[in-house]
Amino acid sequence: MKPFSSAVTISLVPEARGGPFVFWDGLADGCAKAASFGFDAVEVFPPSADDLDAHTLKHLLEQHRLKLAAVGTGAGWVVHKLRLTDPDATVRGRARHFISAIVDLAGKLGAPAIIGSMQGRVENGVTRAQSLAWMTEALEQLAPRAHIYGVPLLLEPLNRYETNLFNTVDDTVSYLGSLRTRNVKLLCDCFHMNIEEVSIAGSLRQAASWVGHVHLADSNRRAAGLGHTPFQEMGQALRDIRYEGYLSAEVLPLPDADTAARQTISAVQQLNASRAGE
Ligand code: LER
Ligand code: MN
Repeated sequence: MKPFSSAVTISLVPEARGGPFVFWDGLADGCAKAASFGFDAVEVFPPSADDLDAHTLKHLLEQHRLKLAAVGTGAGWVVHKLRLTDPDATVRGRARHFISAIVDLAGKLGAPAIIGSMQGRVENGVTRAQSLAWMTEALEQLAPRAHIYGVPLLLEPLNRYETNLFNTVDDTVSYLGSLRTRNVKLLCDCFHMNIEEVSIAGSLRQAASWVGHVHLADSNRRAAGLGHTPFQEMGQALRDIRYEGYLSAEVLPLPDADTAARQTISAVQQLNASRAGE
């Protein structure tokens, strides 16, 4: 099996300051830093598809020999207050359109789009069944669109303080199995899993081939190794399920961005070293 690939997050969204992203000073800076620390790829969090210049990004990726691991859609919620399960049909339509444009942009660069906070919440008297029906309508449209580019769409269960729609890996996998499309994969974020799962390794084993992307973050949302998550167990589970995607650092830039980046690279190297020693 090939070694795990590493990725690091770049946020281009000032409104998300304080959020779990490593680099904040633009694409050029983020790509240069990612390459200098030895990452294989970057994961980008743009304000919208229109605000991300695909040519510039492509050029930077080539210049620094980086891949694009994924593109987040969360600014649709953070900046524009759009959600796929909003009770207002106009807002749901705009949310789908917002994500669809990111699916196109990311897809052309060979990367999947992530649906995390854009899933919304079950609230305001809307039933869970109705919220799930709206999610299904959106995913059955967006996932085939991603398929055109040969990439999946990623759905991320979030912890209970961020949503009450998809919290656990198991519930999300059951839901994905109910869809017509097979092109939605799971984004497993170790930070959310630390809160919601009985066992991170156990849940990864259960989800197996549904796992399409991993956000590598410790229990306190710092870089892997700066909290108390048992990453060796997690690494063994990912090896056992033959996971071939990225370990992407979606972490707080603490104590500073460079230290978080260096710590992540060292954690991925440790996981790869134990793999080599099998
Ligand atoms: C997005 O990947 C995520 O994990 C969310 O917690 C961001 O709010
Ligand atoms: Mn995440």
